[in-house]
Amino acid sequence: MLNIVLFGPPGSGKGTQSIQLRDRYGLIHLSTGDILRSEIAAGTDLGLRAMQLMDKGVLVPDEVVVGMIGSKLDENNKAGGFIFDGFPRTIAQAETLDELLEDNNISITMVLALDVEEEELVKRLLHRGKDSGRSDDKNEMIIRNRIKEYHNKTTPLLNYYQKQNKLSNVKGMGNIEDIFERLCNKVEVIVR
Ligand code: B4P
Repeated sequence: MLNIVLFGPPGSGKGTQSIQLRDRYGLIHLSTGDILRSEIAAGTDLGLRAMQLMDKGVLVPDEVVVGMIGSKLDENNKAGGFIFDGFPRTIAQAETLDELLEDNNISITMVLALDVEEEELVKRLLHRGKDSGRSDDKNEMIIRNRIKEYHNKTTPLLNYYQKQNKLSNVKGMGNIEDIFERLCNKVEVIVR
């Protein structure tokens, strides 16, 4: 079973590349950002609380996203593999994910980390903000805050997965097809 964590700062191409990896390897795509946005669209209590935090560019509480991922894993208990996009984002989330997977006798196969320069991240997100309707993509200060949150709370995960010998860095600059090919080359080493 192939279980991939796609890792990287906001705007690094996680969402973009996850969809392609999902299609190539027949995986279930789990994006906590997408799940939160669907809660917002449905006007649920959880969505309304999450929206206030997402609009400031800060992470939503661990227990909220962990609960959402737990339900999705239960719903997809016959899946052939998963791609986790934007999750985990803190050490606590990573530890809980390991436990949740262990309960199902599975584990993370590999973590692919996209490396992109900060100014390119800001440029991509502001560009998306022009027509995505995402309020967190419209304001440069909020975007920079998301990147700051990433450096403070999410980058410690690189060490966490390095210690487990699961981390691969991939250059995330350039065109989408070339980056996809670089990611697939890493996956092929494992699935071959
Ligand atoms: P996410 O939805 O995960 O959003 P993101 O980090 O901005 O990345 P995304 O996947 O959307 O963008 P992508 O890089 O594909 O999170 C949003 C918010 O939700 C967070 O700030 C947080 O508040 C909350 N949240 C989510 N998960 C959480 C968790 N686990 N814990 C706590 N809080 C959580 O693409 C960006 C743009 O770049 C796109 O327009 C794309 O077309 C473009 N692009 C991609 N690749 C490109 C390339 N190679 N060249 C040019 N453009 C490219």
